[in-house]
Amino acid sequence: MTDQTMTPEERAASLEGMGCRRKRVEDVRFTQGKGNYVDDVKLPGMLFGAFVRSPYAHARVKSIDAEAAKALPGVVAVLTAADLAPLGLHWMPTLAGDKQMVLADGKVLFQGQEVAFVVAEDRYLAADAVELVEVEYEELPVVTDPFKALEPDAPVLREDIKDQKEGAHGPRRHHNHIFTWEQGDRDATEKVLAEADVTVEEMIHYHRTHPCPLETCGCVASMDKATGKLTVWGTFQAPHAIRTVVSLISGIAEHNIRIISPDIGGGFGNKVGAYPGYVCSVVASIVTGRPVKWIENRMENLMSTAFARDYWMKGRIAATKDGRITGLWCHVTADHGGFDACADPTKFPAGFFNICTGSYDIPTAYLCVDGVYTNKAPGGVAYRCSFRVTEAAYFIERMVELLAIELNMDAAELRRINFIRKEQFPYASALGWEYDSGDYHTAWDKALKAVDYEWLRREQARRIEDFKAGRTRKLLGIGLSHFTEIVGAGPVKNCDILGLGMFDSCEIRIHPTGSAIARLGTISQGQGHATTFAQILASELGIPASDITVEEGDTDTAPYGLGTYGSRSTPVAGAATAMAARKIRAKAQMIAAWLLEVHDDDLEWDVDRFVVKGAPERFKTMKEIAFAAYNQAIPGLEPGLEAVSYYDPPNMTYPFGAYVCVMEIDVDTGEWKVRQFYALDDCGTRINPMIIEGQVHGGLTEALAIAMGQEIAYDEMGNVKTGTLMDFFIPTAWETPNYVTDHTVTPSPHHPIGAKGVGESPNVGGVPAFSNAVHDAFRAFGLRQAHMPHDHWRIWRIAENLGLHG
Ligand code: PCD
Repeated sequence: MTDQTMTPEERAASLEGMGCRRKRVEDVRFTQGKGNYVDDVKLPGMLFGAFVRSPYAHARVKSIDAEAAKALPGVVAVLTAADLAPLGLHWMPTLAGDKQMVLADGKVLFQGQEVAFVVAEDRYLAADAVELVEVEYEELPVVTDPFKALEPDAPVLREDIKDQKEGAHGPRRHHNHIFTWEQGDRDATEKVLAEADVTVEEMIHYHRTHPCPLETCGCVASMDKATGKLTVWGTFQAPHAIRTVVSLISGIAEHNIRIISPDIGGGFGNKVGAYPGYVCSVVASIVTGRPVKWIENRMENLMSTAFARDYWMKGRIAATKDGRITGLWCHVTADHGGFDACADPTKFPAGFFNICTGSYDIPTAYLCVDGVYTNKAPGGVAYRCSFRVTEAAYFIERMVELLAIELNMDAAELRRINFIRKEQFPYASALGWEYDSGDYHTAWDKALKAVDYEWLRREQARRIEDFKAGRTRKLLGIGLSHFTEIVGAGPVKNCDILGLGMFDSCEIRIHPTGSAIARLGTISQGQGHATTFAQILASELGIPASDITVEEGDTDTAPYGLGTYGSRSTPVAGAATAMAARKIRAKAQMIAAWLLEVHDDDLEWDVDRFVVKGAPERFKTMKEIAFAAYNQAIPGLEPGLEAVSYYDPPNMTYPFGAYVCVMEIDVDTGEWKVRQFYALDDCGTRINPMIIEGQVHGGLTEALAIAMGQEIAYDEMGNVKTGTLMDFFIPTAWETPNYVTDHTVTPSPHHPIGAKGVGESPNVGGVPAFSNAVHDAFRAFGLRQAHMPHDHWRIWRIAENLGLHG
């Protein structure tokens, strides 16, 4: 069969465009060990840098003696704050408008903080030299509890700004207070709460955790003194933003800086920010004139690069006696650690936490977030989360469960009566967002039907009877969750990072033979962009996906973009890809018209070609048009076939989903087993269903980890108690259940192809589903709220506190 005899459907299928379960093109490389990660970059004469880190969470640095380290053969330099100070690089700006020490300047504020940077001929010598650096500390009182940090006589953590009354986000009222962020209508919400039939009040804690990508953070900095050009290979989720930041803080002209994100072994938000390791490597390369590599080990990654969550969320919810929610009130105490290095768009010091009204039509709401300094690592990254959405979803999904208990109602039914209805979209939420589209009732009903919810509840009731009669020691929990995400930052008018508007970009070049290369401002860390973005182009341009190369991550070649995190690649760069393709198609139409000697308007697009209307035998394929673009002198048209689009989305996209988790819990050991997990995701138009399923599996497994054990825990001295993978829970195949995935499709009305993001959704919706399952198992015995992570010991303690151990 030639392409002339194929039907349009057959031709469309051969393109492997949108909707196709196309196999990941990246995997050919990855599964053969041919990936090229930062630690694979090896340059002639390359040195290795390693940190001396603080063993104390709060201490004055009295002296640093590096003589013995410097004397070790093979050690080239030891950098301290004193060396960086003349360059103005001993502190650096953070994404949240604060500043952070690059190397300890007089004191340290968290365990694992960077104190000195040793540069040696190789990694082993560097490690030996780290041991030889003598640092004299004077211990200071430690605060790891954000509530204690705000007491009047709490120790002063940030001496550098202790008298500063204004912070980056408004007034500061205490020496350890960072900001207060208020949204919504306080008075109206208080009134609704005071007059409500029913109210519930509870403290919901989302514990501190940490993204755990397979590859830790690192970079190779190489300053070429002959050309004046600085090249940095690194684990960067936002390479262009890093280039601009490096230029602004180093004074090196931006065109002389080239940032390359090669293959990245997972990001999960951990690789969004700028870390002292990057700054020190660049400085060390400039000082030594040789390339310098810095790669974290696992403990360093867990202890010092950006943490996630750590929110204490006090909630109050009001409803009528038949279950109609009338108001929501929330106060968050946000523990930001020693420096405010949260990775959020500038105007949002608590990210998009104000999506905390969730999937419900709540007329009145008020939110207040207080940011606090403590002696913990800085960060506050969106670990598989669009800037604090995960915390928000957990908060509202717990509050709804608590309200169901108070009303003695079924939690699924309570959700159903409060969902925003399909006809209410676009929906303006009480806390300021405009949800683009949704159909929650359809998704919810589909989910409940798929798991046979009524039957599960009957089984649960029988189980409770059996338990009470002594016939079983296992309880059954049915964990429900309906979440609404907000992804695709975006719009430049309200979202920027360090003043850089959050648009994204795609540049396409069609080659004479009809194959193509597309370059984007985003960067894949495992999501499969090279596969999926080619699919968008295949559908838009009629070029087979296999004939399209997708390239990301090199700032010398890619158009400027803000990178990949917050599930923004599909909503923003995906839109730019479609828009750039449409520019190409518009030019292709003019070329086809000239070749066919008809007017542009006499042509119509048919999968991979322009056809003369009413004369289907007269057409030009995209392949023919591409060649003509390079070999015909067409009056009024430039040769070539290229386009670029910088896309500023008009709104964010609001994916949603309905999850059900069925969990068995052993009351005597606290052990749990996920018996069933059903996940329905609606991310609008689906580009690659197979990749979406993979994303959902991965995100759910991370959610399982967080809900059931993963935690960065500190003792009262500020020691990290979970700094290795022996203590930090990473689920294996043993704990990971079989997931059943499903979907509905509610396209985004403003996205050119109707797609919404999906990568984060399973984490956002998964954590409440797992946690609610634990809570639900004990609901009949009076449990209201038990904080995560629900490890065996904590579950055992719930049973103990409820008197279930007899
Ligand atoms: N998709 C499709 N369709 C739709 C959507 C989507 O198909 N509708 C697909 C795409 O294309 C891609 C994926 O899927 O491929 C994803 O997407 P999104 O959602 O847009 O996202 P992005 O932007 O791309 O990415 C990001 C995300 C995030 S955010 C995270 S965390 C994670 C996720 O992604 N990470 C990761 N996933 C993943 N995977 C992997 N493998 N690795 C990684 O690292 Mo953040 O904020 O950063 O925290």
